[in-house]
Order: sequence, then C-alpha cells, then structure tokens
Amino acid sequence: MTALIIILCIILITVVLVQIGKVTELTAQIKGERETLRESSKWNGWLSVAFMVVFLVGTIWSAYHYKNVMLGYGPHAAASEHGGELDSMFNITLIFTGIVFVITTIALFWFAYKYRWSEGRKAQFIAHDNRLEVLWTAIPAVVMTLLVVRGLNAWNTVMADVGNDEDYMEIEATAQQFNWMIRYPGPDGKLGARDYKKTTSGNQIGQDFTDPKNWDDVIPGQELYLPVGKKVRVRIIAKDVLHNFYLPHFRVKMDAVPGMPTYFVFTPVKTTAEYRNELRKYPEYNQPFDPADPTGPKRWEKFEYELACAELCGKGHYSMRRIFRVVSQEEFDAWYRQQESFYLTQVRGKEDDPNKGKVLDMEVQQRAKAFSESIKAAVESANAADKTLTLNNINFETGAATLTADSRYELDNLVTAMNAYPDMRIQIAGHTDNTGDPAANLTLSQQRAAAVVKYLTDRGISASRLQAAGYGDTKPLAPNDTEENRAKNRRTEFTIL
Ligand SMILES: [Cu+2]
Repeated sequence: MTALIIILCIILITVVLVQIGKVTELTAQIKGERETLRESSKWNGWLSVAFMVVFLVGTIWSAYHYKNVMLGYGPHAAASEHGGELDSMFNITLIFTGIVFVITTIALFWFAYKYRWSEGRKAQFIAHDNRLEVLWTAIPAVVMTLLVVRGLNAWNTVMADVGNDEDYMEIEATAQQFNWMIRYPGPDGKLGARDYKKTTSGNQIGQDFTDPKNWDDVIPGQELYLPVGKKVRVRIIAKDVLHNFYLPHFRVKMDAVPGMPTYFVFTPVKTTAEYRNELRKYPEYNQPFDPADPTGPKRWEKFEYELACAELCGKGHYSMRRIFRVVSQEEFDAWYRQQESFYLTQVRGKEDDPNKGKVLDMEVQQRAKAFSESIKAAVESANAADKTLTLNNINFETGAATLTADSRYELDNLVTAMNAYPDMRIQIAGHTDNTGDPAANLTLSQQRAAAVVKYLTDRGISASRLQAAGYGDTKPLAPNDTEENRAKNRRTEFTIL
C-alpha cells in the first residue's frame, strides 16, 4: 500500500514538473528570451545566497546543538591518558578545515549571485597566473605539513609499546564472527602461548595447554573489568575476517587482522562511576534511559564503557558489543579473585587435556595450601568429629598395598604437617568398598594403612606418633550402591589423637 502511494506521488510530481516547464516556456515566448533569462538568473542568484545562509547557520547550529553527545566535547572528554592528545589533534584539524569550509561555502554561493548572467558582461579569460598557483599550492602544503607532523607525533606517542621495566597488564582480544573472546592472564601475569592448530570447539582460541602460562589464564564472562590508572596492553587478533577493536571513550581503535597480531596500549584514567557523574551534569543524560518508562533509571545511570567492532564484518556485526567496567584497583582485585582458570575448569582431566595423568606444579601448591589449612582447622577444633580427615589423591595399585607415584604429593603434605606440629599423634585408617571378600578387604586395608605409615617413618617421622588401622568395608561413608559411592568408600583417613 505504502509503495503504491509513493509511486502515485512520484507520477504526480513528474506531471506537475512537466506542466511547470510548459508554463515557463509559454511565458518565455510571451515576454521574450532575454527578459526571462535576466529574471531567472536573478532568482537563481538570490536562491544561492539564501541557501548559503541556511546551510551555514544549519551546520553551525547542529554542531552546537549536539556538542554534548559528541566524543571530545561536553562530558565526553577522553577517559584514557593518551585520549586528550588525539582529541586536541582532531580539534586543530577541525579549526583549519572549518575555516576553509566557511570561506569556500561563502565564496561559492556569493560568486554564483554576484556573477549571475547580465546583459553585455563577458567572462574574463585568464590562461595562467603564477601568483595564484603559488598561493593555492603553498597554503594547503604548509597546513597539511603542520597537521601531518602533529599527527605523526601523536601516532608515535599513542602507539609506543610498553617498555621492559614498565608495570602493565596484558590482556588479549580475539575477534571472530560474531563475538570477542577476551583473555586475562592468571596470577602469574602472563598469557600462555597459542597455536591456531590447537583450536577446537572446547578450545576456541587455540591455547597450548602444554605451556604452564596457560594453566591459570582466565576467559571471563560478559562483564569485563579494568583497574583505573593501570597501563593495559591489548593483544588483538582475528580468527576469520577483519574486525576492529574499538573502545570509543578511551580513543582506542585498532584493526583485528587474521594472521597478523596487532596491539594497543592505553591507561584508563576515569572509572565508570566518575564518567557517569560527569554525564549527570548534562540535561541530555537526565532523560529516562527507556522512553517507555519515564520513572525508570536515567541515561547517565546506565552508562557503560563499551567495546564495539568498528569493522563491518558480517551480518551479526552489531552483536560484537562487550562492556568494560573501569573500577578502583581494590574492586578489580575482588573481581579478579572470583575468576576461574579456563584450563582448570574446562579442560583439566578431560579427553583433550595434554597433561592428563600428570600432577601440575600449581596443583601441588594449591593442595599443599589447602592441606595445611584443613589440618590447622582440625588441630584447633574442639569437636572430635573434625579431627578425622581424608587423605585425597592417595592411590594404590589395584588390589595391592603399593602406593602409586602420584600419591607422594599428599603424603609429603602430611610429613610437613607432622613436622609443623611435633606433638601431634595420628592414626592412619584404611577403608575399602564392599566388593570382594570381606576378610581380604580387611587385610588389604590394614596393609595399605601400614604402607602409609612406612612412607612417613621412612621420612623421619617417629613410629611412636603413628598408628595404622584397617577397617575393610565396615565403615562406609555412603551405601555401596553406585560406583561413585564405592569410590567414596575406598579411602585413606587419618585421625588426630
Ligand atoms: Cu567484527
């Protein structure tokens, strides 16, 4: 229906224009060609002047009207250390081009008016003028040189990479159709190696998990945090097509190119809360965020720093939006502590874990820490039930009392604890599940407890502080009805006496 109306309108307008043309022709015949020419030239001249005025006033008015929503003006001062430099460069360019814009606009339309057709006037023919040539070559050349030199200077400042001794945080942004995968280093502060050949559905950015630096790396969820005042280096990579890493409020913009890592270094200087407070001072941002809900939150309250893809990378391009929150170092640390290692939570122990069956240094450290904490709690507790602890990660060869090699980590933690608490005496207890002969289970559990005691005495712990006991299947923790429960019942415990 709308299309039909539009077509009808176009036809009608065409008919009207044709009719106007016919009327003009007719008047020209009546009044004479010369008179018509003078009339229409005068009209065109005045219309040019009117257009010039409306155009210039409109341009200047709209720039003024929208000044508080443009980056670099009003509340939108750059939120990064280098941003001000870029803003002032854009301003200088704007001043030069603005002057030229106003002069050429006035000249163009004024000349159209002044030199409109008039009886007997002839155009002057100038074949060549050296002075003019020099003028209009030299002025743009000088201005351009100034702008380019300033721009190069700014580029070198902004694109300077981090120095060796600088304190900075490195994160990584991998673009793909249509999302960003942002990776933070773990507590080691280093991002692990990647190899595109290792990319799988469970390892989207191709982390090489044989590299220990990868083990603690974090791939956070939707919310991303950055500490204010801390230098950030972003490694930027694309997996498929060209994307662009754009943080407009920080004046950070860099292509993400497949096969060619790029980077950007910047320091956020304004927290999200500070930016919101700045916006709050302007009427534009005191409008309701959702026009349908006039009593709801204001626009300034909902402000977030956003990461956008600034390259038209495909039909889902618009969805490549992420939120960065800039917060104080303390708030950042609190958020960072909650983040879990991608490797340990998603890959460790699974089919494609290249370290399957190995105990990692970081796990040894974590377990030692957890062990010393739980033993401290048990020693200090007045409750008898709290004095019995299960030795995790202790394994024996099937059906035998021989400790497997990877049991030593937990046993060494126990040795450390025995040395830390020289008065502590313990009983080691072996337990089995209910499969097999009960008498054999009992013997096996006794032998296994004895094997643990032997491990400890071999490392200098006095035998007088140790007892071994075997309970077979007589003290299950859970009914022996599932494999999971049976695994729970096969255990080695120790009780502080
Ligand atoms: Cu994109």
